[in-house]
Amino acid sequence: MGLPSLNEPIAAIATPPGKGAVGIVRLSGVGALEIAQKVWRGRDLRGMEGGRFTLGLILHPESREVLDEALALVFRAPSSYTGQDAVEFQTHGSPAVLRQVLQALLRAGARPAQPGEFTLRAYLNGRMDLAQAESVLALVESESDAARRQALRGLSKELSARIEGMAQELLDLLAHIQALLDYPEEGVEAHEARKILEHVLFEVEHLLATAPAGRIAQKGARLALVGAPNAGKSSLLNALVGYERAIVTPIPGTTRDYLEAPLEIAGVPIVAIDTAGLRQTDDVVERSGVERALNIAQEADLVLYLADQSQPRADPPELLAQLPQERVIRLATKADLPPAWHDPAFLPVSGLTGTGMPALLEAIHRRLLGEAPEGEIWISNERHAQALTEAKEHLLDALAAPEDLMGLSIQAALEALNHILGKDVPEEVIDRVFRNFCVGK
Ligand SMILES: Nc1nc2c(ncn2[C@@H]2O[C@H](COP(=O)(O)OP(=O)(O)O)[C@@H](O)[C@H]2O)c(=O)[nH]1
Ligand SMILES: [Mg+2]
Repeated sequence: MGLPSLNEPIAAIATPPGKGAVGIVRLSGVGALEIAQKVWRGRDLRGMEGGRFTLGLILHPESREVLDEALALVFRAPSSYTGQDAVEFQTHGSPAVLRQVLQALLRAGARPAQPGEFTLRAYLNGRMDLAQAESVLALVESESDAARRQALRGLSKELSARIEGMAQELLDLLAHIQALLDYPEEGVEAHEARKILEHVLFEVEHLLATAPAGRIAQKGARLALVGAPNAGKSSLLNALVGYERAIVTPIPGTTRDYLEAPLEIAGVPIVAIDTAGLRQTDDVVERSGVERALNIAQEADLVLYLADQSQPRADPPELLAQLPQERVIRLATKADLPPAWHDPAFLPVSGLTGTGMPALLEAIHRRLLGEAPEGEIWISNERHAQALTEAKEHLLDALAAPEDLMGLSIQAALEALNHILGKDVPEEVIDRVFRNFCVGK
């Protein structure tokens, strides 16, 4: 479809639909200040320095009807978000006001901005690289603290700097290998080249290892609670969310369907799912509930398998065997009661008294985020994960190749890394990135 023109003045409402205390309409492009002045009564915006604001009235450009009282914030190229002359109007946050102000700017010569077009300009004008632009989107969409923190690190160029560092090492290496081939008598060591390759490969793998955690920080996780009827699933769910979300009864088989409750553990958004008890049964409703529970467990990021340790083991072992083992945390429930059995593979907890809850939260956190270190940047963008995977494959090829052929694979790895930053990426990649933005960002 082609990228839109970079200079045309564009305008959009930047605040979300609905009423708010303040609404923002943005305008950016060549001639932005002239267009803004056409709808403005107050200090002449064209004469203002960048980074200043003034209070005035917004008018219809032809009828001169007053549309609202507003603040105008003036930005001058290149010191603006887009790198262009730009004005932001802060109006009263009414949909009627915002619509009229936008219409006035369009009448005065701007065209409606496309989704993400302001950020696209920031990227095309070199104000940020593509990974930073993607972090802007991730930040706008962040719903948890972990997601917010990671997006902010991406925006502050932390990821880009890491990628640039690796790319630089590969560039130096290419020069080194060229020298090795051109002047073999200079004694440039081939094993030096392999050492550098191994180092970059280590860094790439290190970043890739954070991808599962990054994905979960961004999208959240589903946590299924399964076990025999009366194992204490509903009680544990209530203990996790901190209020009586699920009905607790001493009658087995009460929860015949399933219910979901949102919670946050260590900054990660989690949906906990209380399921019907797993037991073989002839009751049609209950049986379909059990099947449902197994399906939910199969699709969950993590499964809590509960067994009542105050009673002789009653849960059929074949049910536990049907669960995705690598994603199961086993829990011995009702730990406040005297034990009827003990199994070190089971973590003792009591939904009633809270015994074992800190250890459980810790275990959930560790299992969901794996070894991804807290202080480390995580790969939370699918495009980045794919590019790193490609880079990894090319690096492995390079390591396996004889010196005179290494260069090709190194070049390919370098290109994959550069794609993360948006260097030499095909237009449709850029298009795809910005299509996910909202209008006005
Ligand atoms: N003493 C004790 N009783 C519990 C605990 N958790 C659940 N119960 C009791 O066990 C019964 C079944 O609990 P419930 O949470 O409904 O189990 P579910 O069928 O697996 O959802 C209820 O009578 C609860 O009060 C616990 O940690 N300690
Ligand atoms: Mg229940």
